[in-house]
Amino acid sequence: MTERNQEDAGPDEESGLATKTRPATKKPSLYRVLLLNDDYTPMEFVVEILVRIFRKTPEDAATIMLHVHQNGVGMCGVYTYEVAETKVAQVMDAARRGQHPLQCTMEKE
Ligand code: TYC
Repeated sequence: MTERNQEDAGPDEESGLATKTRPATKKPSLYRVLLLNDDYTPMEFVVEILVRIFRKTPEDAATIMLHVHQNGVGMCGVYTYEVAETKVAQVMDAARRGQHPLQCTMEKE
């Protein structure tokens, strides 16, 4: 048997070298993606965005859209930086293609 038993002392213990047990990974920062209200983007377009880009159910999408409509801003989701950045770009691209003034931003949680 050449496999090393899990209970065996490894090189660090044998040499008395101090090691940190902290995991080598760090939790990534998270970002809220926000939709902003405006007077012109059709409600149905906003619902479609929330379903297609943010994977909401049509019911949740309608609730979020109405919240943004009534409060001026609302949250679409919380993501790591690159995912949030991609979703903002997808919303802004869809709005531009549809010629709607819809705005989408991200902020650190
Ligand atoms: N206020 C828009 C309207 O009355 C609807 C709307 C909702 C627009 C949410 C943008 O992020 C938005 N047609």
